[in-house]
Amino acid sequence: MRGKHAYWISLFSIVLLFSSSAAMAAGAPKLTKDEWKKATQIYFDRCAGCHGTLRKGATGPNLKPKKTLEMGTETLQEIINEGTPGGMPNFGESGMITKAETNLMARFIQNKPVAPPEMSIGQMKMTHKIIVPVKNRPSKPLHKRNWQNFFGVVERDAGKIAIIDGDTKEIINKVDSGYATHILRSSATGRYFVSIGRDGKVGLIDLFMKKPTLVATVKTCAEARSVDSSKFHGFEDKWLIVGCYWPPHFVVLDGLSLEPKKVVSTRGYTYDTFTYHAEPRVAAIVSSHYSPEWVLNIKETGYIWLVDYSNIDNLKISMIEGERFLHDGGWDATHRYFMAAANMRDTMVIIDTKERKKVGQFTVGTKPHPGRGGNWIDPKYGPVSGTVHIGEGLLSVWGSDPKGHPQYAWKVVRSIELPPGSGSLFMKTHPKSKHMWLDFTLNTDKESYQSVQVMDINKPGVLKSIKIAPKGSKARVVHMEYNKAGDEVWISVWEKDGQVVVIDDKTLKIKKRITGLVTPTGKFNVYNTMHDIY
Ligand code: DHE
Repeated sequence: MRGKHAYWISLFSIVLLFSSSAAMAAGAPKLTKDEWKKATQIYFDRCAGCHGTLRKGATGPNLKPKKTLEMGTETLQEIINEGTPGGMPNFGESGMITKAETNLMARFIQNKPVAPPEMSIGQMKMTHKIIVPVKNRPSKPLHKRNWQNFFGVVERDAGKIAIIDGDTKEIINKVDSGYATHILRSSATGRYFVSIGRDGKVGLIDLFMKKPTLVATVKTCAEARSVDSSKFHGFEDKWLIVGCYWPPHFVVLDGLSLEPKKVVSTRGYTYDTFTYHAEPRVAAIVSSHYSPEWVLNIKETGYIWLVDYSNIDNLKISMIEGERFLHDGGWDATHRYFMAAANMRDTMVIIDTKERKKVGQFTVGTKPHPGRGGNWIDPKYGPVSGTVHIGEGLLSVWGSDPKGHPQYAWKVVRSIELPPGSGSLFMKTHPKSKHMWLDFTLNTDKESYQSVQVMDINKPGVLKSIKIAPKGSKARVVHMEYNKAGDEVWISVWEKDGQVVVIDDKTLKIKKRITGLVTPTGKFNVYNTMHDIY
């Protein structure tokens, strides 16, 4: 099995290398084969997420040679080095890449983009590994811990998931999840964590084992960001879906063995201009509570797909017109409405998953980035939801209770100015808490990106800043998650020698620093993730 996996990886590299000679655009700076290989890897790691593998643009602008050749090496290098106010990080200045690499990337992107190879289900099966067969897995937990309050913490650069006991704050195990793991989701029963890496590798972690253990893995594509399980009654833990960036497709896997069952391309025409797009990537995915369906943001074409998994041999897909560049999103408090951010169109799109149609669309601030978003009760407007933004310091709040408060539903009711700058990535609420939390991860001001802001939901607009990074640290802080009881908030200090800081949600005081974590980013509480509580 290992040999087959290696064969597939090396085939992928050979195709990329071979493509280099075909990709030299007329008048573009020349790159050696070694430079091409290195630049291809850096582009995959740092650039493709925002600009697209084919460089057609999405969260970031298009980087086609027609434009980049005009800009020239010097200007491009300056942008890569210093970043932009629109949210592009200062890759050179921050030390993420070296000065020589900023020059290499400036030259690389003046050449033609190369389409990486496709991936068939046969190739996926070659990478499939069952580490603990389903029949050998325990029928009940082999430990006495409160596993529904476990947290899975992504140790991004270590390629591991730290499983932490939320009661004792003890790191129980670190599980190998693979290159640049992006997020975790819980299976419907909560028994399994599913990890998805940027490299399309899926990992299934069984929390019933004495120590949480990886029980199966499979690689479903070259690049991915999202995964979810089948949560509807009667289908609990039966299927998993992986949303890929490249090739642009989704894959249905067996929920217990990870055997690939179905692959469906997302290529097609944009919803508005009916222009063919070769790279419509799958961004956020949620699992409907009203029918056996997954809800998928198809980024570049602007559709929201409802994928019916009740009979995967006769897969039904409904395509709802949304807005282009759909990225992240999450549920309202009732789990009926999916609220999706079309970040480059400054727009939120609301899907009613009971009626299976779009019921709202409105503009917010520059580049909304809610993560899964937040839901709370506003003293004036009743149940509301909100988003923070990458592009400006703003919290947009809209009514999300069409039954009780129809006059405010799907309309922005508050635009709360945040401290100067931009670069918020995530926000978090919990039905039992009176607080709403947000980060400032990509802000340029150190004090801001090392702190989080917390708002008392009964005093809209009054925010308090809490410093999270320890003294002397250069880290940015990112992503909040509540514990099962909703009385603690966990926040990551994102650096090599990183930590997760646990805040008492009542006193707003730091309760514990969980150290020994390598570049912790997202963290996911089992109970809250399986029930979509936020
Ligand atoms: Fe993420 C969620 C894509 C960069 C941490 N990220 C998501 C989702 C998407 C996405 C589509 C929604 C998944 C879902 O709900 O099903 N992320 C991308 C990118 O394309 C982007 C902008 C660039 C890239 O190259 O990947 C990107 N993301 C980052 C980061 O740099 C972060 C901060 C750290 C990392 O992983 O490198 C990061 N993204 C996260 C986290 C979530 C996430 C923690 C889940 C939030 C949640 O609470 O559910």
